[in-house]
Amino acid sequence: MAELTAAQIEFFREQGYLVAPGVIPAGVVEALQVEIDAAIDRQAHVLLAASKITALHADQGFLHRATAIAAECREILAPVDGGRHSGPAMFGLLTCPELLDVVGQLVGPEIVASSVYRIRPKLPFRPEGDVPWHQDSGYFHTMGDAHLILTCWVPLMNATVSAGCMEVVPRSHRHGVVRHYWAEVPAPPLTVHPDHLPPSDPVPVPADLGDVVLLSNLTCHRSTPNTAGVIRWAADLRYNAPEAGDYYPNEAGFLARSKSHPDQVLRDAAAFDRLRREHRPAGAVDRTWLKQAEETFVKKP
Ligand SMILES: O=C(O)CCC(=O)C(=O)O
Repeated sequence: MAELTAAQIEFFREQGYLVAPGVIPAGVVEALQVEIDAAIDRQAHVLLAASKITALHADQGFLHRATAIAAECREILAPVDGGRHSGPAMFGLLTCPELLDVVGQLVGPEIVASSVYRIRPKLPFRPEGDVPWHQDSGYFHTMGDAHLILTCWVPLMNATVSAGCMEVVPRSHRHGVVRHYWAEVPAPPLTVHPDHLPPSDPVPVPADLGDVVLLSNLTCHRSTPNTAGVIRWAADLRYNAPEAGDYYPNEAGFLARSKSHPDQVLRDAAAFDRLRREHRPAGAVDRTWLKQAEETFVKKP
């Protein structure tokens, strides 16, 4: 069983982040890589038929194929980018027992797999993936603020500094939700203005295959440019206790582990896929800065 040590748990609570090595079994990540490869292959045929690309690059693998095709047409990433992908291997990662063991140590025995999970392909030398400084709670309904919503950032390749790994501000989770602004960037635009970041030097958090970067919903973090020459693939998953409520009703989450209601745990990949596809937004996020018109824009945070 994958378990955090008491020292690791203390580090997470003190610093607001932790790189937990070797949590995810290789087969779980490989299955998702294969599933992403298949989605890229299907999309490549669609784009070729529409004359949006001139070559399928079918001889290239996980890192190189999407990179090569995206040089002609970035729509190659559309089927997998963000929270749209809900295949069996995505469900396999979200419900990976070794990961849930670690999550349970921080979140407790009742574990909701958050509606907010994302696959993040970050193309080299493209700004769309360079997510500026933010707290995840900056995007969520205030009902979640008092709860731990644990981000598990899972590299789908060895995520080095040059590939554009994550960067965190240690101890920034102790300041509550700080004000976010809208930045004029092509990446998701909500940001903590750099002048208002809690005081502490940022730390890059490279992570290898199998590792998980754990963050609290209040930890200020960003994603740095990919200068490695090939795409950087990662998935970010979130988990919380049911008490955190439906803080992101735009998408569907599910009960991933439960001691008190084991009968309500979602165990079926096909049901997960249906849940994601059929979900309709069930309310609005009440965060004031999500009302874009009322907020200040900052250039280049
Ligand atoms: O993977 C990335 O590049 C950004 C991820 C991120 O900002 C997040 O998980 O909140």
